[in-house]
Amino acid sequence: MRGFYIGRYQPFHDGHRHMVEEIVDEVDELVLGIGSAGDSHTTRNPFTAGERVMMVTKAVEELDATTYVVPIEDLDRNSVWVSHVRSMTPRFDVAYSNNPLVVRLFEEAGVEVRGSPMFRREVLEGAELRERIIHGRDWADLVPETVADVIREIDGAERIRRIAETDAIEETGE
Ligand code: NMN
Repeated sequence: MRGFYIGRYQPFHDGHRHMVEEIVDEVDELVLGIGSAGDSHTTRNPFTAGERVMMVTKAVEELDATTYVVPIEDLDRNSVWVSHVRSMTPRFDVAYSNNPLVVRLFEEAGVEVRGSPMFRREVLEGAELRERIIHGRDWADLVPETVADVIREIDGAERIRRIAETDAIEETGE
């Protein structure tokens, strides 16, 4: 049995990791979709698909399941998104998501969907992590060690801070 789990993973954090651990108890193989693969260098999506491939690959490599990491670009047409996903991924039997739109699109396409209660949702949100990085607060203990290493390797914290400065300038019109 093969599962599919898509997220933006901006960045991949301990909540994602926990969800993946639960999923691999149920499946033999797992396809991890890197969503919004074409987006990078924005406050909401600071990391490129390639950088996220590194984060996710390293964060799941010691798990007891075969994993495939596949970048998937957004499509301006939700009604055919599931076909788009299928066209890019190994065949899968069940999709895992807590995202209401993703759940709905898979259900309408006749794909079994399973969710999981969000793990420490209040802290483990990408938005919260990005805020912590911008304001110089602790963030590294909320992501797998390997992910923190990737963020350091690509000087990711500095990138997020710089992008946030650009956003602030655009908002005030300076
Ligand atoms: O659950 P999150 O982390 O939000 O990830 C879902 C991913 O799936 C996002 O990258 C989102 O953009 C993507 N998605 C894309 C479409 C589309 O391109 N029409 C539809 C549903 C979800």
